[in-house]
Amino acid sequence: MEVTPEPLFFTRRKLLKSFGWATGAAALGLALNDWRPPQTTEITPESITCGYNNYIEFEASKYHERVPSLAASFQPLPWTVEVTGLVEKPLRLGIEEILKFPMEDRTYPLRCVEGWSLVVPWRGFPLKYLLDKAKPLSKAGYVKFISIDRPEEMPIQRDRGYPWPYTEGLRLDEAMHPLTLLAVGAYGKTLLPQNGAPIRLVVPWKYGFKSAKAIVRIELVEKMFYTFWMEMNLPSYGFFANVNPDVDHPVWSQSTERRIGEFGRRPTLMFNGYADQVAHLYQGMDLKQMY
Ligand SMILES: Nc1nc2c(c(=O)[nH]1)N[C@H]1C(S)=C(S)[C@@H](COP(=O)(O)O)O[C@H]1N2
Ligand SMILES: [Mo]
Repeated sequence: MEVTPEPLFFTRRKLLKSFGWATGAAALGLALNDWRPPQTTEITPESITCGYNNYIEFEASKYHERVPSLAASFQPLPWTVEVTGLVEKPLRLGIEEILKFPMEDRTYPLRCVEGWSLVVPWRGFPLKYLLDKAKPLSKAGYVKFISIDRPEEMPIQRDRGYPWPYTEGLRLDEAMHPLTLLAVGAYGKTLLPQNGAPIRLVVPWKYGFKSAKAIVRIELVEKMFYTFWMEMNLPSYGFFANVNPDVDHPVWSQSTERRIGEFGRRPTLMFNGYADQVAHLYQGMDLKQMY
């Protein structure tokens, strides 16, 4: 496996000094351009990661290459993220405050349930850092991530037949796992709209749809709930959605994947390569029953 062993992800911490959002090359000088992603990993070229996306608010078919242009005029500023629900200290933070959090560089493989994958150098902070500030109450068992609802800028959201806004979720222990990241940047730049600007989740051992983009609210709740994809009633999108080469999608096998930019296919790894770090979270659960 060519992905950097986990400890290396934690080595470089820097503070984002200034704040602003870049959607064009001209503005990119502001925050992150001195940063280089880890050299030990075969990172997917930036042009691919930023040119081949899944983002149903903008594009409902599988025309992945169309997403960047459809998302280009999306406005990531101003932006507020709320942490609500079963917490001792509800939070309401402007993105400029969030950008002052201590940041880490993490290079993670992203495995889409459709059978393709990328390796992306993210910049962000562990979700745990934010949840600890909000102090989850002992009743809290699950975390809900709610993406923005802005039909003026997101063409598919004008079709109100979908269960908008995009909602995803994790069990609280999954959310508190050190690998679970809130990303604000990638490739040394602030996130582009197509990748979930200004802030998105990244859960590297789960299928890509768990990693919600453009998050405005994080709500702690007691019980498991229906996510956007579960509401869509698609049997291929479960709540756990851990990457598992032994559990097939109803229509295709999940045993291999196409790493975008490579020829041929490569084997899909259990928990997307993070079994050592996360298998304990599912002890006693039947992984074959978890899609
Ligand atoms: N809000 C929102 N988040 C989303 C999606 C989406 O449609 N809407 N798609 C998901 C899916 S299916 C994948 S594979 C990843 C893709 O992330 P990327 O485009 O940055 O590679 O985003 C996930 N996050
Ligand atoms: Mo996906």
